[in-house]
Amino acid sequence: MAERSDCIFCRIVAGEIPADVVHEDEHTVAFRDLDPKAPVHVLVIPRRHIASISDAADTDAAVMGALLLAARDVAAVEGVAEGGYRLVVNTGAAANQTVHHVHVHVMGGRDMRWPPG
Ligand code: DGP
Repeated sequence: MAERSDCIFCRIVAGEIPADVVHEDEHTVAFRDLDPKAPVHVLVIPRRHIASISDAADTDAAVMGALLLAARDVAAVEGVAEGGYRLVVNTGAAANQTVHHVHVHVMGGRDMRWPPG
């Protein structure tokens, strides 16, 4: 799906809304969460609008893989790779997905409990 003017993350990709960008590549952009829940809390998103994991097509395999590899790189640059970090992809209403543009939360810098709330 093309960029959507009603999608806040598409507008960040387009540079229409400021964000603290920490990583960019061909497929992804990563920026600090506006409301961090951990000392390191970065969101990795695809440049192209995909509403959720459930909306990803088989042909999106490259971009979905790029999201995980970008998350790996963000964790390393942010200094949490060695100690450990958590990747979260909230998907749908029951998981409290509030922004309907796929995003991987990269969270670290504190102990993570299991199970999550
Ligand atoms: P989720 O519940 O998984 O859909 O999380 C959405 C996250 O997006 C939430 O942690 C707050 C963050 N967020 C929402 N709007 C903005 C924004 O405009 N800028 C930034 N940097 N983060 C945002």
